[in-house]
This record gives sequence, structure tokens and C-alpha cells, in this order.
Amino acid sequence: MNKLRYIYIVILLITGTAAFAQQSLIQNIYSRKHISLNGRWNYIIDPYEMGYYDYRHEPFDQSKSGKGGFYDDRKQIDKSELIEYNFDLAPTINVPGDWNSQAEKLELYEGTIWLRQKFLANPANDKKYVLYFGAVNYEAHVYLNGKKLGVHKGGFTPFQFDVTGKLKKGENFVVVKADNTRKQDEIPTVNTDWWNYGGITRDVLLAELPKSHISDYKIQLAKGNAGKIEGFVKLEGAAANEEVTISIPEAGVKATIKGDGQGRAQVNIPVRKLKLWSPESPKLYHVEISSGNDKVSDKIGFRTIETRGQDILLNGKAVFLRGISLHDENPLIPGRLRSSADMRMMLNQAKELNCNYVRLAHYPHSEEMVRLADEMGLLVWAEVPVYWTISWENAATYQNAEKQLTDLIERDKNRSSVIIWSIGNETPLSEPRFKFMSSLAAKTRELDNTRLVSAALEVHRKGFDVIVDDPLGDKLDLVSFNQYGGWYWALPKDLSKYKFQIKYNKPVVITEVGGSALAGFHGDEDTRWTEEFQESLYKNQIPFMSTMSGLRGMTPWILTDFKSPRRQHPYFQDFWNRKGLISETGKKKKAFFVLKDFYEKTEQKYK
Ligand code: GCB
Repeated sequence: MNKLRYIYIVILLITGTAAFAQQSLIQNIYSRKHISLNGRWNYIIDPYEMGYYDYRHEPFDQSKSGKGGFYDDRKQIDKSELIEYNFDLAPTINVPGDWNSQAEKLELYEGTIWLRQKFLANPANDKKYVLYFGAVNYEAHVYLNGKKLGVHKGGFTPFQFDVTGKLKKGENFVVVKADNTRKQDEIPTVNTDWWNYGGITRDVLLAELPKSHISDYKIQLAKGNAGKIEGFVKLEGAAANEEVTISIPEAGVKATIKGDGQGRAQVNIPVRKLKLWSPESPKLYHVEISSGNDKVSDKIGFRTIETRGQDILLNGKAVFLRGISLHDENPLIPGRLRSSADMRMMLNQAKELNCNYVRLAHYPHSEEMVRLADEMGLLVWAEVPVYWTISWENAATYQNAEKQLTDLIERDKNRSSVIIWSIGNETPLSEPRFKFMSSLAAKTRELDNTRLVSAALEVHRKGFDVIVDDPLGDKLDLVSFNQYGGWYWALPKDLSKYKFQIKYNKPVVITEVGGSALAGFHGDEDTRWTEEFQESLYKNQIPFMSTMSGLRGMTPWILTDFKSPRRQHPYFQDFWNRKGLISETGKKKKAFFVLKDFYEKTEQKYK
């Protein structure tokens, strides 16, 4: 290699890594002083990625001049240059919002779209600035004022960039290249049963913090111990011996803790008489954390969660998880949930079904959703999109899965509603998969030892035996599996002939069960797609599942109909998965009332 070329590559590597370094997540960013960059963003559809690659397919942003991409600052462009794009004249789209539901020609689009927003800033010298994205599906390249900030992969977790010193006084502009192309080695992989909604689907904020600040904290009850708050506070840019004060005025708690000299203070506070959080009484305390010139406050609930034999103990008391599964999708207003009103509506429907628990499938839902669950009193199963047939042997794929899991746990570790971390769904048995999933389970426990770890497993059948013996079960706290008796196998009325054979003596929480019905389509209970068939399925499944002595909860599939390209029947489906208990127009199907009634009785039993 000639010397110059070598030097050039080294420079590229150094600057490249620096440019892509993402800053670790600031806890509770919404409580920080910020401006929202939500609103109408200009967008350019770029199926050939001509705004990213030159005609030799070399990325503009890695070329020597760094010029030519759609992130360029037009004010710096020479008048005589040939420019074949124009953000100012481009149409606009709502952010947050997936693009598929906002323009007819984008309904099935998968690929690159460029989005731009202008905003005013007045940066102060003694502050730190952070550009935050709640979620962009799937790969985001982010540029500020024409300069690359970095890349993020993963469609459902937040990320942020330190933009201190990069903001101009006055007008600034941020450009995002969002690409939702499905790829085998990614998380999720190419094959899922949900719509691949692309774009900036959650909030964008610009936050301001003191230069030395509280960057992260965990304030929760110690595992199984209602008498002790345990956790940590992390400081960035603070003096080595900085102190941290934690106060919960309503509970008379005030503790001052010394940092360890490396920006971390270990929290260990004995508490008495805290009113514990539960679905019946979702008590949240106002918690204040302060250090030096910085102060942050949060609303935190305190509860314990454990298993004992086949029981799940919430605050030491046996609980039955009366749940339902949800996608991050509002069928009434097509697309991803985009406001707290949407989210409240979904969770209220779960409450109407007499639920005390929801499975937020199959990927991290928004922070706001989980905060609402805290406030409304719903326990939560939170999941990462390790779904179906992942590239188990690819090291980068594993790193990606672990990163998404870490980001989810970091974001939601202070939410009392979250009791279960799920590391995946219906992953097919093999040695490499066992290794991959076992590592994820171990990582979860390392990051958070106060919650339960699970995954939605599969069953297999032999004659009339429905068997759960996945070796991964050894690594998990619950026996959770999806079983579609009455829909993909057996008829609803034949379910009583079957028997569950479960290898593990742990609480059973069924993650999926159900079948499809087109709302308003009626007939007898033997006719598929009728509401009566679905109703009969639930009527037969409930006694069938109840034959398991360890049954401690379930989240049937699913609260509402949702869009999926895999659902092709032109009349009954038309791109909708019809397993919802509520239709895409908000109509409750007959099965809704079967489950509601069962949950009402179960609630009485567990009182
Ligand atoms: C499953 C998957 C879920 C699907 C569902 C179905 O087992 O976990 O994502 O949507 O089945 O409807 O077939």
C-alpha cells in the first residue's frame, strides 16, 4: 500500500470512529430543559440512495471533501454547482410519525428517506447540548448543519448525540437519512409479522444540561426487599468527590451519598412504610436527585417482584397476570402510536378488559407508553425484537441484539410497571441459538437483577401432548410460550383432548393464544373468520389452559387488529392480522367479552 493511502485510511478510521461515537443515554431526558424538534419535516424519497452515494457508489460523507450528499448546507454550495435536490421545495411529513401511513405512495415503501428540520438555537458556553431521538426505524444517519453526527441502528430504542459546540446561534438544521430496508443480519431480521413502519417514529428533542450533570440513575427497591432502596447515580463532568442527594419528600427520605471518585454513587437507603406500587394502587413518589448545580426529578413507584415455585409474587403477594398483547400501533389512526392520547386509549382498552398487565410486543414501545403504564397501574412485559430466525452465528448480530436490550433496560429501569424483560419471541431450537439467547439472558441479569427474565418460547406436539421442553427454559424465570391451539392446529372444540407437558416447575405465563375474526362477519362457531369461531376458541382455550396447575397469567394475541404484509387474504385480511379482540374501526368482537369475563372472575379469586 502506498504511504499516502495508508495515512488517509488511518485518518479516516480515526475520524470515522470519533464521528460515530454515540453518547450514552441521558436518563429521563424529558425532564430536562429542552425544545421539541417535532413538527413538519421536509422529506425526500431516495430509493437509489443518490443523496448518500456518488455514481461509483462511494459514500459522499466518507469522501475527502465530504460534499455532495443531501445533508449539505445549501448556503455554502456554489451557485454554479449542479444540485439535484431541494429540501425547501420538498413535501413535508409529521414527526413523530412513520412515513407509510402519511403518503399513499409510501404505504409499502422500504428504503431511504431523507428528512430535514430547521430550528433556532441560542447556545450558552457553559452548557451541554444533546440531540435526542426517541426512535428512528431502522438505520439513521444524522447530520447537523451539514456535518455528520453519527449512525444508529435499531428501530425502537432512543439515541442521542452530544452537540455541544456544534450549534450555531440562530438557524440550524438537522438532516436524517432514515433507511428501513430489512436485512437478514439485523434485529429484527427480514421476516416478521408486522408492518415495517419507517421513519422518525418518536420525539426529537434538543436538550440543555449543565456541563457537569447527573447522566443516569437507578432508584428501585432491592430485589425482594421492600425495606431498602438500591441503585446508583452516575455523574458526568463532575468533580471527583462530588456528593449526591436523593430525596423523596412525601416519604420523609433524604440521603446524601459520596461518589466513588469515578462519577458513580452507589445508592443504598433503608426505607420504612413506603406505599408500594401495584395495579390496584399505582402510587408514584416524587423523587429528587441533586448534585452540584444539577437537579433532576422523576416520578417513581416502588414494588418488588419475585417468583416462588410456581407463584409470581408482587410485593410478596401471589398475583395472576391478567394480560393482553399490544403492538405499537393504533388501528384507528393508521401507523405507529404518536401521542399520549393514542397510548392512553390503548391502555384504557386493556383496562376495560379487566387487565392488570400488558405485553408490549415485539420490540421496545415508547418511554411514554411505559410511563403511562406506571401511572395507570398496568404491569408490563417489555421485549426486544429478537424474533424468529435471527442470524445466530453472526457476532455483529449478537452485539446489535445486546445493544438494543441494554438500551431498553437503561431507559426503563426506573419504571415500576416493568416486571419482565423478554429477550425474544419464537426463536427456533438450535445450538447457536441457545448460546445467543443464553448470553442475552445472562446480560439481562447483569444489567438488572430486580426483575424477571423471560422469552416467548414455542411448543411442539406429539399426538395429544403439547410439550414445552426448550432448554432455554432453564435460564428463564417463567415458562412462557405461544400456543395457537384452535387456530393453527386443532379445532377449538377439540382442545379438551390435549394435555400440556411442561418440563419446568416455574410460573406459566402464556405469551400468545388466539385466532382471527373479521369484525361483523357472523356464522356458526365452526366457520373460520367469524366472530363466533374466535369466541368459541377463547371459550375452549380458557378451560384448556386452566388445566395447568402453574398457570399464573397470559397475554392473548392481541388487543387490536394490526397491519401485516404477511396477511394476504383479500376479503378477510387485506393486510390486517385479524387476531385482535377489537377491530381496526374500534369495534369489540365477541371474544373480547369472553376474556373480560374470565379476568373478572380471576380478579375475584386472587383478591
Ligand atoms: C406468533 C407471533 C406473532 C404473530 C402471531 C400470528 O406466534 O409471535 O408475532 O403475529 O403468531 O398472528 O400468527
